[in-house]
Amino acid sequence: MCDTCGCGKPGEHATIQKPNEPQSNHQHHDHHHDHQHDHDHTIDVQKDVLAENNLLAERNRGFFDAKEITVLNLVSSPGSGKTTLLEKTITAIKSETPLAVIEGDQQTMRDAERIDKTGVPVVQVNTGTGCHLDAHMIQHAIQELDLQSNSVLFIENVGNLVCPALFDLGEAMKIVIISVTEGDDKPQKYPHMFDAADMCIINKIDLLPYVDFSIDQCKQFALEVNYKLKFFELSAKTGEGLENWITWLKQQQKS
Ligand SMILES: Nc1nc2c(ncn2[C@@H]2O[C@H](COP(=O)(O)OP(=O)(O)OP(=O)(O)O)[C@@H](O)[C@H]2O)c(=O)[nH]1
Ligand SMILES: [Mg+2]
Repeated sequence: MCDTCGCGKPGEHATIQKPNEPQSNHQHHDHHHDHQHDHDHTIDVQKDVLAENNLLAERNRGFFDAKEITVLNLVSSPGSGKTTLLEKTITAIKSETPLAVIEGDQQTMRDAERIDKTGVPVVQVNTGTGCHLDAHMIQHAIQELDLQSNSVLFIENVGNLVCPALFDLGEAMKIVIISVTEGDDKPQKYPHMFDAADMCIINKIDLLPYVDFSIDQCKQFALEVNYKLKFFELSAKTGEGLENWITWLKQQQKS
């Protein structure tokens, strides 16, 4: 966890807003304003932040379990295709599965507006200087969504392969997305994210002919970090490989 990008003060400036709402009235302040940030205290502050986060994450998890909501936390570097995958996925399953989405970005409503066009409930969390979503933000965001029992809630985390790995949101699993334009060595370079994930989606396979990316090599690196990791290879753009992902997804829904 870094102490220069906002991690030490998770959520201090986060706003939570639905598309087409004129102005956010949901300023979300956390309780870390007075924490020390000099180097001597960095480790303790980080422990405090994560301990408090874990507590709130367990509360979220209790809520999700009680309503039998399957929560999937999509994590990746910026631009790997999270929102595109969500758009395609929602379109494919929304007629048979109740869905909702929490979008996380530092700024803008762009992703929430894209999801809103699919017709499923969505809220945008803007983290300001923060580089990840935390459990407190999710606790507030779910109050803005009328979540149905037995639904699937997608959380699209802030694009960042580092910090979101540390923050439990109360999700059932983290799904890491890597696109083939990023290089097949990312699991080695950012091992914590691949370790924290339960599933890995290799996206943009339509671009494989144009980039130096070995799917086998990427999988091998990822399995060295996390031998339990399962993979989907797909193109959110062309739809290739999407069927396997959708089939798996339907199996995750609690009944
Ligand atoms: N060729 C190709 N392009 C893709 C694919 N999936 C997404 N893209 C493109 O990649 C770019 C980023 O896609 P997004 O879905 O916005 O990525 P994201 O992960 O949501 O981005 P952030 O929310 O900013 O982190 C867009 O131009 C997409 O059209 C794919 O499978 N193949
Ligand atoms: Mg996005």
